[in-house]
Amino acid sequence: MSTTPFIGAREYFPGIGRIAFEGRDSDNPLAFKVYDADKRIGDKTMAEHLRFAVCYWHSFCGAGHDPFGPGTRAYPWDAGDGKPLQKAEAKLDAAFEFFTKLGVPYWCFHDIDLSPDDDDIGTYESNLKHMVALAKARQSDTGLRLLWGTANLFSHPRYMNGASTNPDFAVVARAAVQVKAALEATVELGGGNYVFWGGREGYATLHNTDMKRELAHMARFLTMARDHGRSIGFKGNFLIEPKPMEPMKHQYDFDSATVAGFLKDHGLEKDFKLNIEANHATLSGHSFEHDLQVASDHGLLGSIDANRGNPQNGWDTDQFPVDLYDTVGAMLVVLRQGGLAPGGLNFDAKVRRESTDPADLFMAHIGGMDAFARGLEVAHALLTASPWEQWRRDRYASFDGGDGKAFEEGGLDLAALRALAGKAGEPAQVSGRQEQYENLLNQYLLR
Ligand code: XLS
Ligand code: NI
Ligand code: NI
Repeated sequence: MSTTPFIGAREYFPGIGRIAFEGRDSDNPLAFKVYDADKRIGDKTMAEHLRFAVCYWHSFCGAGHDPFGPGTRAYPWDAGDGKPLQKAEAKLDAAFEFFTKLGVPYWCFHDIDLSPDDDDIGTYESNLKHMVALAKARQSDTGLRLLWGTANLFSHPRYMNGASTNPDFAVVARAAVQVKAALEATVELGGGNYVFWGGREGYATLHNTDMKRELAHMARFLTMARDHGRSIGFKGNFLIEPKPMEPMKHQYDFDSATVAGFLKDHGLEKDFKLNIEANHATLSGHSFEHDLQVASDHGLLGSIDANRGNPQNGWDTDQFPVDLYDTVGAMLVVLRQGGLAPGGLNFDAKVRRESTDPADLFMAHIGGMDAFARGLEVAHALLTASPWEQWRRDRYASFDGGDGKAFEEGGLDLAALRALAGKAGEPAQVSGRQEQYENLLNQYLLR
């Protein structure tokens, strides 16, 4: 990757250079303490395991607005009275300067983060084509790659009742404009994945909603997107990003289990996988680790939106991940399934509204990258150098041979089980030893 400090016409993050690894003894807020891209962990480098991506929307579009007030950050790329396309070009320069200085290998975007939206379809399409050509040049200048692209089918008022699940066919068709264009943009930029987060695919009240019909429409629409993607040479994964609520009261892609069932119902499980976001998992009443594990067990864990919620708040706060228990838990799932590629860890996270310096954006990502790098180190050590896996295997040892094995293989019926229980008498108690695992995890975290 190039070490050019900035690549556009001007520097947007002056005074900040390429972020270096300085190790745990450094107090420099603008340095990595754990993430050392080329350090080998097992058979891969940290960079290859973690596949970090920066998201365009929170980092270069969202200026800190909330329902009670406007943005608090004045972005230089948005300043002045330039035309929307000029501002989009400036934003692209700022974004690639940031990616390069931070040293991440990947980025992600929605169509209308990257390029100006327009109600006129031709203008929308030509804006996106223009920006994609520029982004492609930036990618080749810097070595950055696209983790995934997506279409924003939730901000424009036309999507207030949903996109592919909208009760009005005209809106469903209009949504296809964006998905087709965003998919083509993703292919043009060599993206490894294409994401569907079902923004307003859900309902506000069942009183006016034919849920069954809406879900059938969603499946039809996703099938058409799959077919179009494959026809234009897209070889990567389509990803569904589950979320249980917000903005809708109920969202159809509720959690991993719901989406796995939906994909299998509609024959989409070969082309689609899941993009699991930490804060969405916790909103659905699960832990981050739980939804990752469910996805992985279905063979459907494709990628991760790395962030965290706030235990006191019931909404998507999209904070940067800093909790080491979360990152160890996530990396245990990822390592056990042999990695995330072609997916990665995308920071779908935003700095707080009160964090108004450009340096805050760097520190936020540095913290998230260090937290996942440490999660990787600890999870790898637990899996390869500690008794953790053996303990877990031993817990199921009664199924490794004899009658237990015959049960697993379907060689027994219910009457046979009854007879075996009659011979064996009351089973001895076996401790679950949760505390033993918790202590081991802490011991490795502290090493
Ligand atoms: C919103 C989602 C969104 C998706 C991309 O809650 O996380 O940012 O990742 O549309
Ligand atoms: Ni989210
Ligand atoms: Ni997300």
